[in-house]
Amino acid sequence: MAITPPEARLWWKEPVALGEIIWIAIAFLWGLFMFFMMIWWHFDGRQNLSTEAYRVDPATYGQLVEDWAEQHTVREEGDTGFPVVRPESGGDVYMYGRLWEWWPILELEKDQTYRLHLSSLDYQHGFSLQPVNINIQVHPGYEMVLTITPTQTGEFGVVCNEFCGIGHSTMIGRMYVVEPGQGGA
Ligand SMILES: [Cu+2]
Repeated sequence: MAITPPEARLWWKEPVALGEIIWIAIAFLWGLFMFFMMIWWHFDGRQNLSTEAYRVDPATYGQLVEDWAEQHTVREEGDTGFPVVRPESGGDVYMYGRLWEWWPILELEKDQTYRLHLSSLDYQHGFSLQPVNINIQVHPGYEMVLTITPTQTGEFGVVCNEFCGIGHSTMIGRMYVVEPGQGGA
């Protein structure tokens, strides 16, 4: 509210300046362009994340991941008690998020294509693979399936980028990518 009333009663009835019209037009056209690029990138982007998802009961998913991990564990990570799990090359890979861990640690082979299954056992978490910056929302009740092909070897971190409580900042997982035939026990 102004301290003094404006001089003209219809104070907003001013012609729009040319500069403003041009900026609105540029912003509008850019918005339209990016809207269509979103669709384009879905088919031609270098980081096409999954549209593949299934309903799953969190407890069932947790059991499935633990059974699978037990069959494919190759070693323990230091003295942390975390299993390092190595799937068949080119096979299905499972990981879950929960308060406050990504479980288990995965070991994949370079240039093999895997189907990575992700879900949460409790709340919403954010899977963020670092430093390559691949991000996906992880919800309880939904199993997301990503088709991935690691192209570089090394150690990758999985951080949670969806605030999930007091231990959120400690929710860090790990993924190894090794040359075919290497790694293991
Ligand atoms: Cu989290």
